[in-house]
Amino acid sequence: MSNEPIVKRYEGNPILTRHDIPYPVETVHNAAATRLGERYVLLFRSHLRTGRSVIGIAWSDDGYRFEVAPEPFMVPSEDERFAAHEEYGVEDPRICCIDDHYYITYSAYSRFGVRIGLAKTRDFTTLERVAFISPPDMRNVVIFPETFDGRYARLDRPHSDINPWCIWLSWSPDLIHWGESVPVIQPVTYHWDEMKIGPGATPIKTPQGWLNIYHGVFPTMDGAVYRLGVALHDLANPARVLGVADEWIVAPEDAWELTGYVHNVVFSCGAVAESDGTVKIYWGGADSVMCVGTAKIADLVELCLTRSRPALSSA
Ligand code: BMA
Repeated sequence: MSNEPIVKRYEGNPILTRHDIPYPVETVHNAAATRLGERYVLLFRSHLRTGRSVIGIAWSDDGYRFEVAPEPFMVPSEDERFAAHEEYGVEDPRICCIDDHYYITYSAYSRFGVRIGLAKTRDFTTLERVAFISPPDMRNVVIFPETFDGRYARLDRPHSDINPWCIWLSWSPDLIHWGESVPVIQPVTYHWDEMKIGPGATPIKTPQGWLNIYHGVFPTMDGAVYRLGVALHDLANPARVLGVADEWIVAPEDAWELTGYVHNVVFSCGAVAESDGTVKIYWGGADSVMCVGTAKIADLVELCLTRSRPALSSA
């Protein structure tokens, strides 16, 4: 095996910093990513100077050099159906394209806790909120971009003190009502993801299975360290996990990942698969800047299948 990193960092990182944002923000991180026609779209989170978050939008022709729109794309709703549950901010979006709609799942913060909102757009110009699709406390929801026997599936991350911070999978007939939830991946004790794990990028379809790029957290004397890992889910039944790579694929390494608004964090909410078999993985560095790296999808799949740890603990 080579000692080269499996994810190659773009030499122009960070690709977005707060100085690229044409309105006052402290951070630009945790961006959802997709393609609209030939263009790449990032929906990124920014902390305002109140400490609360909004979501901005940036466009690119090559996936590396982005231009940021003059106004945020999504701010806490003033619509009375949504406002009370978004008053503390909107965070960490994910984008899933199904048919001709882009569905955006996002964390909505309020005095009631954090829950997941669903919004949709066709063009990233207008945005329609659909519904809240979880109660508190839920974060990190990614919807699979295909249906399974007519049903939608999502990876989500509820919390229980007995079975902490695992990745679950839930089903829905209509994207709004979700259930039949099952745990699919648990953290492993004294391992890089032992403290918690959560879905990251929208799963990518490969011939061998759905590739799930997720985050895992390890507690240290110097605080938590956020890294990225990969798992592979069965194509026909994504609740079946085919493998979870034992090793992480990206860890905080560059100066802007080691120090920032929150130190030692790489956190992904989006990746874009390319027709040449590579994937652009976007991640926030230290909750402060946006970075991108590329990997061969086949290498990530192989890591899941040949160097796997158990998805669920046996205890
Ligand atoms: C998580 C979320 C992420 C953030 C990470 C590291 O709990 O708040 O948005 O990137 O912590 O601070």
